[in-house]
This record gives sequence, structure tokens and C-alpha cells, in this order.
Amino acid sequence: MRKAVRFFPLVPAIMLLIPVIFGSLMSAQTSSVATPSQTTAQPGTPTVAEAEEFIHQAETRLNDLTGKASRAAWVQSNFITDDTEQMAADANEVLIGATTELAKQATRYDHLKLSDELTRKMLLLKLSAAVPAPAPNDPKELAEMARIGTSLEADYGKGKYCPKTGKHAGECLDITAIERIMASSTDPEELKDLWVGWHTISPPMRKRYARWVELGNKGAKDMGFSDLGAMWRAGYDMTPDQFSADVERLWQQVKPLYDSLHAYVRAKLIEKYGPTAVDANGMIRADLLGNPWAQEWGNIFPLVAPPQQKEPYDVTDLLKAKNVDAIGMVKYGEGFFTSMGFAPLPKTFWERSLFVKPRDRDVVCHASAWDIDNFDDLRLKMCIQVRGEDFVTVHHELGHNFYQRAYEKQPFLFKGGANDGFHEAIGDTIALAITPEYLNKVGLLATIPQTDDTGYLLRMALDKVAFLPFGLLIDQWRWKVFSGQIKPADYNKAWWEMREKYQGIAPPVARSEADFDPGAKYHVPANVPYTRYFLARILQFQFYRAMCREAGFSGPLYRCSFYGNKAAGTKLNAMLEMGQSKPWPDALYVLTGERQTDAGAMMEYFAPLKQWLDEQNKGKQVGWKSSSQ
Ligand code: X8Z
Ligand code: ZN
Repeated sequence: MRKAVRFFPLVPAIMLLIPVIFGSLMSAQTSSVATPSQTTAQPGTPTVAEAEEFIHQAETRLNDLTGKASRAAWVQSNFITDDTEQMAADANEVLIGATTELAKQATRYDHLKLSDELTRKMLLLKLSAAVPAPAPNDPKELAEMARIGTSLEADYGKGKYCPKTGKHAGECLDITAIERIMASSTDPEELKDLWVGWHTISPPMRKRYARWVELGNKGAKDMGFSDLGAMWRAGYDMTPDQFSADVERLWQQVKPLYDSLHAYVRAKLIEKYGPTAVDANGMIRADLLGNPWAQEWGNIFPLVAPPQQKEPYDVTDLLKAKNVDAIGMVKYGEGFFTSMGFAPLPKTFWERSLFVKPRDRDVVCHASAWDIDNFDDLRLKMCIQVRGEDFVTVHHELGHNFYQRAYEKQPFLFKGGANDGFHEAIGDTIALAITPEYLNKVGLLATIPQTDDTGYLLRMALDKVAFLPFGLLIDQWRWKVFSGQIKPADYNKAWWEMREKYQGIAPPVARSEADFDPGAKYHVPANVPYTRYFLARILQFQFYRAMCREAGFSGPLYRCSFYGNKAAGTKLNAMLEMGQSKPWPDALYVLTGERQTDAGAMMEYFAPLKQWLDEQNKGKQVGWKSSSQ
């Protein structure tokens, strides 16, 4: 589990930092937060000066170890071999061991009255072992956990489906190829075959995953948490229970929008594929939504577009028409940030990043942004395809890199997102501003179409709104796995109960406990927490609305772009450069003037579409019946 390293989405990096995040909360509400409770007996009563020295030493040590683990993880993700896997696991073992040890030692200073800054650092240090998981006490178990974590992610990276029959007989398809075909195929047999084929990569992970959960829980319990899920949820400046309730509040805020979209898309898919597109309870077949996990549905826009309102342009076509290649796409992304006043990326970013899939070896293609030395060795690792979807992902990843750059002057323990949802939201906020006006300004789109905006909004909703229940359910499943409510013998059954309940989708073929479908989604074998993406989907609209205000934009929210606007950039930077030095509501306040995560901006953005969807759905059933209800 290279999770210990500082990169996104690899928890690793994050973990150090991220845990930090919730630490802040604790300083505000000491008694109500889930503070790790164990104490490490040491002789003598410590002084404030010793506490300062302890934190100084801890930051120096962790800075060094994260750098080493990041480099090992970088090489391992770029050259997956047994040797690099072992080297990355070794470096990670050292890092996780040290982080856990320091987190425990920090409790020695609990009774001291420290400055706010030092109090927050202590909190963040205690939480820094949370992601992917703190080390169990037994060094053998720590080594085992590091090995399992690394091997699970490597197995995902090496995953391939080699069909024996059908259109792709004789080929071996990796996830990049499968995603590409599933994005455009409308052949239900082909889609089903690819879906089932990809899900064959994960059953071998099941046993190791269950063991990893056991070990992760041991570490979390040693740190005073009921289980690893509670420890993950402790990183949000409130108690784990308060965080669960907050997530539920947000879900209830956006669920009516999702339900309207689901009902509309379902009707269109029945028109296209006939009644077999949907099961008897009204759930949509999971392989028909343009994506192996049905997490974003933008690729099926042509199937569901409003009559006469086909999307007037397609970003993939625009990129291809201008011969923009992978690096060109990243240059556009960088250009957006620099137009708002951010400094360009360092030269080493261009020299050291991986932009395209190498032909001769296995790499972890899942996109990630790295901060190798916790300073300015920023890198992107992505198998970029020239298509609109990847254009958005490039902006997403650069958001991580520009955030990392913005907080580079913070001390080690404050280097991180205000919370992990913030880190995931920055690049997406910029990508929301890829409007027709923006594309026109940068020369990708010759003329701005003068059409009704329903098509544009529907296209956005297929990605942004459809994602919400998916963003939620992965950790709803994992939290229950960690707490023991879901037992290994029920992993797959419980997974599909969640998929049904939240997304209203059903597998194209019967599933059983011989399958391990959660393992076919990167973040499960890679042990990257996922609620961050749910939060980010909501936060990005809050950030976007605030930046549009700052830029003086008037008009429907979804037409706003702040490209070239220095005032919006300055305001964004003011939040980014804080890192995680303050509880996240303080950071949110700096950019938006608000202190609560709130889906109001997202609902405002999609309000005209919601009304339109509800008209289309008149007289039709909305919702579905899931077997667990
Ligand atoms: O994992 C990612 C990023 C890296 S942090 C590419 N995302 C989630 C996913 O792909 O499942 C971005 C959106 C959700
Ligand atoms: Zn990300």
C-alpha cells in the first residue's frame, strides 16, 4: 500500500496529510472528537519545549520517509514487477511503522497546554496514520499488511481480460481499453461480455482483502478507534458519527435530482435496448451506462440527448480537430491555472511525469497526481487518451498539483487539503469552467452555439449527478466491512445491496460470493477512501459559484467561466495556501464565505434541468425497488 506516500489518489501521501485534516477539528472540540486514547508511558513529565522538539523531529522524519516511500511507489506504479512491488512495500512498511509510532508517542503531550498551532499538529499527527491504515503492533503483521496492500494494487494495475470468443477474441484488454470500448459501444452483448470479463480480475483479491481489513482494524483499535472506518471518518473536524450524519444530510439534499435523472435515463435506455435494459424492480443494467462501474454516464449522452438538442459539440472532436495530443491537453490545463495568476508547473513536472501508456510494460494507469518531495517535485501519472473525459481528468489531477504547490511553504503536518474532499474538488472546479465561451477563447471551438442549454446541462448531469450515489456507496460498503457488519462471506451480496439501494442499478448477470466485485474498482484494492469524491462533487459547485461571484459573473451559473480572471485566482489561492493548517470550515469560509458543505450551489446549477427532467418524467414511475428495501 503505497498509500503512505503523498499522492492523490494514493492515499499514501494523503494519509499522512489527510489525517491531519481531521486533527484540526479536534482542537476545536476536544471532548467530542474521537481522540486516540492510548498512552505510551515514558519517564518524566514532558514540557512544552519537549513537545515542540518532538513535533519538529517528527516532521523532519516523516518528511524524509514519505519522500522515500513516494519514490519507491512511483517506480513501482510505473514499472510493475515483483521487485518493485517488494521495494515499495518495504518503504511503505517503514513509513507506516514510523507514522503509527509517532502518533502513539504524541499522546504523551496530551495534558499540556500548547499553542493552537502545536495542538493542531499533534492532532494531525495522531490522525496521520489513518489512511490507508495504522500499523498493527506486531511487526510481522505490519510487514504482512504492507505486502498485501502493495500486491492488491499491483494486481489491479496488471488486470486484463482476454476474451476467447466474440469481437475481441485473441486480444488482451486492460482497463484503459475496456473503458474506451464501453464508452461508445451500444452492443449489449459486447458490453455484457466486457463487464463480466473485467470483473474476473478481482476474485483472487478477496482473501487478501479480508486479511488486510483484519490487520487495518487491529491498528485502528490500537489507536483507540472502534474500527478503521471510524478512524477514516475522524478526519473531518467533527466526530465520526457527526460526519456520517453530515454525509447523509448531503445525500438527501441531492437525491431528488438523482432520482429525476435516473428515471429519465431509464426510459431512454428502454427505448434503445428494449425492456431488458431494466430489471423487474426498475433498476438499470449496470453495463449500459457507458462506464465499467456505471459511475459517470456522460458517454451515453448520444442515447439520451433531448430531441433537436444534440450536444452542439463534442470535446473529443474539438481536441482531435486541432491535433491536440496528451501533453497538449495538460498544457491547456496548466494554461487555465496560469491565466488566473498561478505560476507555471516546474520544468521537472514535464520531464518526470507519465502522460501516455507505455507499450512495453504494466503500469498503474489509474490517474494520480504526486508531490514526491513534499515540495516542488510535482508529477502526473496518467494514461491519457485524447477524449473529453480525459480532458476533465487532466484538470482534476492538475488541481491536486496546484494545491500541493500552493501549500508548499506550510510545515510538513499542514501540507494537505483542508479535508480530502477539498483536494478532490479543486481541479473539478476549474473543469466546470470549461464552458463553450472558454473553449472559444482558447481557440478550440470556432463558434459558440446559440442553442437551448438543456443538452449542455444534461451532459454535465450525466457525469456530475450520476456520480453522487456511486461516490457515496463505496465507503458505505467499506465502513460496514470495517465495522464487521458486513462479513467476508457476504462481501458481494452486500455490495450489490448498496449498488441497488443508492444507484438503482443491477448486474447484467447473476452474481455470487465466487465474485468480488468491489475489487474491480481501483480504490478498493488500492485502499483509497472514497467519500472524498462524494464531498468533492458537492464542494466543487460551492467553490465554482464563489469564484464566479468573485469574477463578477452574472447570468445562469452554468455559463460562467473565470478563465483569465486574477481576482478569482487570488481568492482560490488564499484557500489553497492554507493547506490543512486550520479546520476545513475556516478554509471554506475564506473562499466562499460559508462554513458548511452545502449542495445549494449544485442544485442552483442544475435547477433548469431538474425542471425539464420532471416534465419529461410526467406520468412515468420515478425510483425503483431494491431487494434490500
Ligand atoms: O480516482 C479519481 C481520480 C484520481 S484522485 C482520477 N477519481 C475518482 C474515480 O476515478 O473513481 C476522480 C473521480 C472519481
Ligand atoms: Zn483526485
